[in-house]
Parts: sequence; C-alpha cells; structure tokens
Amino acid sequence: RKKDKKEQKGSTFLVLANRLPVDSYTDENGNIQWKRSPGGLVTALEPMLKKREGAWIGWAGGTSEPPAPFREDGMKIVPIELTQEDVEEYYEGFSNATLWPLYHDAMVTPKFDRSWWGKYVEVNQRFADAAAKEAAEGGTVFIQDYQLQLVPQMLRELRPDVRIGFFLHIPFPPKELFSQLPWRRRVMEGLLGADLIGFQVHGAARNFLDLTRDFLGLSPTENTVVAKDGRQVKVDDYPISISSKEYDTLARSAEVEKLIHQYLSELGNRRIILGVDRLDYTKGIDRRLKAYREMLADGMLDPEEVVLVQVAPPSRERVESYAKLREEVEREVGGINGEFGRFGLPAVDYIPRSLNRTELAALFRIADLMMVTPIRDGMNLVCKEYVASRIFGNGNLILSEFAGAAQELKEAWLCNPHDIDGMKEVVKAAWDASEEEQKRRMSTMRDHVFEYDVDRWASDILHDLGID
Ligand code: GDG
Repeated sequence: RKKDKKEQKGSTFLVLANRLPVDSYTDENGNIQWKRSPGGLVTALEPMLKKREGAWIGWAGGTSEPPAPFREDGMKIVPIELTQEDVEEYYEGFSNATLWPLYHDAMVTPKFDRSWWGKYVEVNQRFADAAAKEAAEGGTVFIQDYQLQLVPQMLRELRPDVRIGFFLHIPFPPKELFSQLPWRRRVMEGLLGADLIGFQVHGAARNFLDLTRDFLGLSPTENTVVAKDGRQVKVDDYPISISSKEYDTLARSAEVEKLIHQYLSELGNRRIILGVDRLDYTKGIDRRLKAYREMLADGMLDPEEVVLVQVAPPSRERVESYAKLREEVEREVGGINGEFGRFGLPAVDYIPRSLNRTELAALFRIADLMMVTPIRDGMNLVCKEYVASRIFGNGNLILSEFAGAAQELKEAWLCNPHDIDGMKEVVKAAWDASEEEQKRRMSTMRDHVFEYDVDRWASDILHDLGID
C-alpha cells in the first residue's frame, strides 16, 4: 500500500474512547467551538498525548455531522460519527441496556437484542478503521471501556504493527453472569486482540482469566494469557484514581470557602450527610434513602440535627430503567420530606442536576458523612474525591464493599447496601465517631489517595504497555 509522507507519519499515541475529551458549544457569533470537558482520564493521559504525537478518537455526542479532525490542547481530535440509529442501538441499547446491567450483577435484566449487537459490531469496526488510519507505524493505541470491547481484535487484524492496550472502567462479571451473553466468545476474542487488558480490581482480572480457560480452552497463568496465535496478553488490575492534589488545592481555595459559608447558612445548623452520584441504579441511592428514612423514623437520627444532601445529575435518560429510577427516587425524597421536613428545612436536599467542581468541593468539605453505597461499581471516584477534599483530615466515609475502591480504602466505614439494618448501624457508628477516630481513618486513606493518584495509574498501565 502506497502512503504519502503525511499519512505515513500518523499518531504515535492514540486514545480511543466512546466520548471525546471535548464538548462543543456555540459562541456569540454562532460558530461551533470546543472546550475540554473536565475529567481525570484526560488529565492523566495528557502528558503522554503531548509528549508523543497524540490523538483522541471518540464521539462528540449528538447526531449532527461531526467536524473534520482538528487540534485542541496539543492533541489531534478525531470525531466519530454516530447516527440516531447508532445512538439508539450501539450506545443506549447494547452498551447501556445490555452490557452495563450484565456487568453490574444483572441487577436490572439485560436485554439481548440481535440488532443491537449488529450495530455494536458495526460501530466498533468504525472505531477500529479510524484508529487503523490514524496510527503511526509501530504506534500505541489505548482503548477505553465496555463500549469498545471488539476494537482490539478488529484493529489487530488491520494493523498488526501497533501495540494495543485496553482498560475496562466497569466491573467484569463472573462466569455465571457473563455466560448469559449470546455473543460471549466474540467479546472475549475481541478483548484478546490487545497486548494488555487492564481491570479495576484483581477479582475482575481473575474472572476474565478463568473465562479464557473455560470458553476458549486457553491456559492462563496468574497475570498472563497466551492467546491463540502465540501472543502473550498481559491481564492485570490497575485501580484508577483521581488528580488528588488538584482536589486538595481546590478544596483550600477562596471560592470554596465562600460557598461553604453560603451553604452552611442555607442548610441550617445541622450536620450534613452527602451523596453524589450519577442517577444510576447501580449507585444504591434507593437503599441509602431507605436507611436514612428508617433512621429518622426510629429516632436513630434527629431530623432537627441532620440533612441529607443528595446530588444526582440525571444520566442516560432515554434508557427505560433510568427514567423509572428517577421517578422512584423522587417519590421517596418527596415522602421523606413530607414526613420529616419542616418549612424551609427539608430532610433531604435533593439536587437533580450537575454541579460544578467548586460546588462539589464545597459540599465535600462540609459533609460530616459521605455515603457512597453502590450495589456494584468498577471503582468509584467520588469516594476518593471526598478523601482528597478533607483538608483537615477528619470526616467519615461510608463505603459499600461492592465498590472497587473498597479494596483500597479499607479504613472507610464499610457497609453492605443490601443489609439495611447493617447500613443503619454503620451510619450511626460514623455519626458518633470521635474526632480522633475520624482522623485515624482519614489520614490512612489520604496517604493512599495521594500516593496512588491518577498519574500513578497512567504511568503504571502505560509502562506495562511498553511506553514511558
Ligand atoms: C465509571 C465507573 C469508575 C458526579 N456528579 C457530578 C460530577 N460527578 C463526577 C464525580 C466523579 C464522576 O462524576 C463519577 O465517577 P464515578 O467513578 O463515581 O462513577 P461513574 O460515572 O459510574 O464512572 C466507575 C469510573 O468510570 C472511572 O473509571 O470509577 O466505577 O462506573 O468524578 O465527581 N461532576 C460534576 N458535577 C456533578 O454534579 N462536575
């Protein structure tokens, strides 16, 4: 194949993710502009993207025709087009109504729809084609998450010269659940096209290794699986994290101080329990509300002394189970406030929208108790953000055993969100904890979160992928 000089150069470090790290907006002259969307992943990969000839391939959101590739913030941005049908079947359908629930304990019944699968294959091929076109000879391609599990193999077929890494941000289920997937072999083989497959926790990597043995007849060892054509695929856990120092700095800022004063006076002279979650059924918001309601009813908490602030920006609203969840949560919040709220002082302050990072940092700073109670979560970054924001070293993190983060933050107040009575006891113990006890737990967690930040994650996984 003949290539001209420019094409031959290409990008030496490519990131592929469902979404681009930029959002579009229309400026005062009616022109489309782009600004970086905030997020740890892009911050962590930025040094590598800048150091090398970096490019990011992803969907810009929306279904209008995307712009040609452009440069932003020192990297090349390559938008992938999705039609309305692609969005419905690849994104809302197969990604978010099949894979997402299946990988999260099937707590909502996964839908197995053959046309959604067809579209998933088609869109994954589109990403692989774009990467094949963009990657420089011998370059490295780092593929993100469950929406793109077939890309490693598709790309390897097109470009055997590139190094391919894959990272799964969500849990990887055990055989009993994964087996339900009619296309399970295709997904396994898709992933095995990579040179390195990273998971959040050891158990997820273990589940994957077991499946290569049971479904594909391979003989994996602890961290490695030898794929069919004699390639070594490294499989390991790389717990993702946050830009801890950034949170610490933000939490100390004058803007945050100002907001703290405002919030404290608005919330009345009460202690604050905080929840911050995308409105998703995996996050256990319903169990948290149930435990809180019962504690108010039992007298374990006094409605005069406490307020639950729940930030819950809606997400995936066009997927049925999400719309249903929103109704349920809002009904429960209404019920609690009807029963225990007073005029101007609700027992639950429910914020069904996205706050900015300064507002979040202010809430982290004033929350006596932070409740992170997912039923299943790959990692969970919110709990790490709370820890990084506790600049005085006190505070109480109540953390579900089923969040990946529980493997690291062992000094949290761990709980089982299925066990409402147990969760109530844990909340009560945290509520009563002395300042000394809080600091003992928090300082260990802060040490961990500062040492294992997202830069550390990026350097570990990229090192194992063979680039430093
Ligand atoms: C997936 C996995 C894994 C939340 N509300 C607001 C807001 N947020 C931010 C948080 C945090 C992020 O969104 C949520 O991250 P999580 O990790 O908690 O959860 P998922 O969205 O489900 O993420 C998860 C993660 O990928 C990374 O690998 O940890 O397990 O499910 O950063 O602060 N941000 C703003 N306003 C809000 O109202 N600005």
